[in-house]
Amino acid sequence: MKTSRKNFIRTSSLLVAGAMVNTNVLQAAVKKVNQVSGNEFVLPDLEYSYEALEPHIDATTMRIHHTKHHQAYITNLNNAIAKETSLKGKTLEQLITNINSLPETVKSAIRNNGGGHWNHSFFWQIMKPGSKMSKKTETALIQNFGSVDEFKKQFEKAGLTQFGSGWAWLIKQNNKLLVTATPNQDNPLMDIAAVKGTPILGIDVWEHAYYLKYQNKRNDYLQAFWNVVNWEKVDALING
Ligand code: MN3
Repeated sequence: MKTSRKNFIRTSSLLVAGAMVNTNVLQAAVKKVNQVSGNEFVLPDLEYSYEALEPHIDATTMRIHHTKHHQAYITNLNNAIAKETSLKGKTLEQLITNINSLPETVKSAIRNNGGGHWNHSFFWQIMKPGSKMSKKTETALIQNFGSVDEFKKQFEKAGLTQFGSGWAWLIKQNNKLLVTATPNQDNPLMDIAAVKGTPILGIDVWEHAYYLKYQNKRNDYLQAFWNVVNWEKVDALING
């Protein structure tokens, strides 16, 4: 282990869609997302083993998804930032909430790979084995969707009908909860997102997230996901 290069966490304040996001809560949910070594973003560790989400998400998928796919987004993000000295030292949130203001030379690279880094960092932390939905979260879902089942139905539908690659989200927008989806590695924090808000829960519906175990059965993967949601984190984000 190198001792000469010390990791540290970049801090930032975060403005989204004109409304202040509770930065502390969101950053707690995606802690390590701004972890850097020197000037480069680094792959955050998982807080559980690759086997921990079995049988719902298999260890091989987790290992490849984390060490290959997520790492590739980080490598490509670092390469893009290295080309634009004006972007050095910016937090990931500063980069992805201001896509429209980025230099044209790196705009799509940062949209795709900065989004990929943020989304996967969030995804690992919004999953956990053996977590239970709190009464508070249940109440909030009933208030916003009529029932927990209706929320799940909308979330599954968003994941299932997202054409090609992308993400389905539960977000908080002006104190209301709603379900949305984004293509590719976009997310609701981005200035370019059609529907903006604070991510509360998200699922990766790229084929690489489920194909080894579920093949073309994206719906089976969406159903299985409910067994591995980190409801404590969801609760902290809803009530944050
Ligand atoms: Mn992925």
